Amino acid sequence: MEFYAFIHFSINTYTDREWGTGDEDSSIFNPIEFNANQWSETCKAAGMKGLILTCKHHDGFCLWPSKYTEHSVKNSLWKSGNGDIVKEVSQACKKSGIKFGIYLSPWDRYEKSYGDSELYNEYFKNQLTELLTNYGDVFTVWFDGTCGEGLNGKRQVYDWNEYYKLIRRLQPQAVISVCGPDVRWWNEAGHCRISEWSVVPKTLLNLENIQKGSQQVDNDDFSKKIDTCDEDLGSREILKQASEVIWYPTEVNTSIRPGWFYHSSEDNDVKSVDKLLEIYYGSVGGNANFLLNIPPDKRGLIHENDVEVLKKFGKTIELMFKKNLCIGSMLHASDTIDDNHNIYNILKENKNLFWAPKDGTEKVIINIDLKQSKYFDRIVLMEHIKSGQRIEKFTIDYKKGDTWETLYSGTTIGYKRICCFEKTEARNIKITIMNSRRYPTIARMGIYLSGC
Ligand code: FUL
Repeated sequence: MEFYAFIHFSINTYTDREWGTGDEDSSIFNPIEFNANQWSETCKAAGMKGLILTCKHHDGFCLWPSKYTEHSVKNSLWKSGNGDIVKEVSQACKKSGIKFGIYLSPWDRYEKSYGDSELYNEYFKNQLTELLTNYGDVFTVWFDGTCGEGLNGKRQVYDWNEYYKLIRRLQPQAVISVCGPDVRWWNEAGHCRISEWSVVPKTLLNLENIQKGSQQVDNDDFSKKIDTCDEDLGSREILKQASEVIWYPTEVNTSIRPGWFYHSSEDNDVKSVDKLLEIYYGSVGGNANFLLNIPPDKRGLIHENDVEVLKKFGKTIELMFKKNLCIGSMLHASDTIDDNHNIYNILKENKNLFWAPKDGTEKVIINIDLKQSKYFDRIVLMEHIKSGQRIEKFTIDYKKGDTWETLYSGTTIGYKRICCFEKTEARNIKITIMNSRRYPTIARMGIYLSGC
């Protein structure tokens, strides 16, 4: 999915808070200019492939008229209680051709049964069922690990396995993120690892630890926190100590503004196109997904300042990867297993076609002859991840006169690596894969000049 939106919109939008208490009056929710198409079209223009809506945040207020609670849009002023934000957003996504996903906070500060584990688990499953059956296809269910009640608060034992079973049954294509087995979470600061492995020790899928590592207090420290001891999750050294490994790719999430919800005081704190590009290269270009939060304002619209940045960002990315300069070039690989996996596969759109050397060949050199000198500053490489993630170390060189000069040295590639460097002019390029697990694969290569 590469790049998709988080939309934090709820009662907090009207109280100027990040975490609601559950005591808010439902009636204050009133987005008089609400326009779901403006949301989905803005996401689309930014180059996003989906949108995840906070259908219920920690305060328990529901953006759809749930049968199971009174704390929802049905008791708000908006459309005299006859509206359904989830419905309008899911339909707008469909219209814009992007996917729709849901965030449903397990922690609920309004619902009386919260803490009475069995009763609340039923309540939660009922709400999940409503969301997973009434709004079309859902691409992800995003479960937050946050619980800030502290020692004196209510302790709820979540029945994760039952939630997962329900999701698998009702929306088998949906991935379960964060407090779930499919998409791994790390930090909220937009920080990306240099070497991101999708294959990690199974012990990382420990829900208790995920919850402990999630936000516990309502302040803005957490969104800036990065735990540097988590930098290496998948090197050979780490995997040697693991008794079991799993495919657990990661997501980098952050907000376009300091907060997750809209605050007018942050109108001038919208991240710049350059800052977003930096996170994009590190995440989408570093074997991770990029989940960027955009908080609609009290009107129910994405604010003009955010729209402007998102549109510019989308245009920049579109232009950057418009023309693949290596189409039509001559390629040579120092080793190839068979003709079905020949090196020209890396120029083809079909991601199921890939190049691979003979089993056991860890080190390989790929030569690219562009047939004429060209300017470029980005090289994109993609592994055939259905065969797993294998490449551990590589370099890119270009020929300057009679000598090879190194342009870029990298570690992992995985789903995608975007290699960025100064604008360079060359006809001959050489990719040297130095270490890989068993043998490397490459499904796709692109050479680009940004801004063209
Ligand atoms: C955190 C929550 O507590 C924040 O309010 C926000 O929803 C963020 C995405 O996750 O854990």
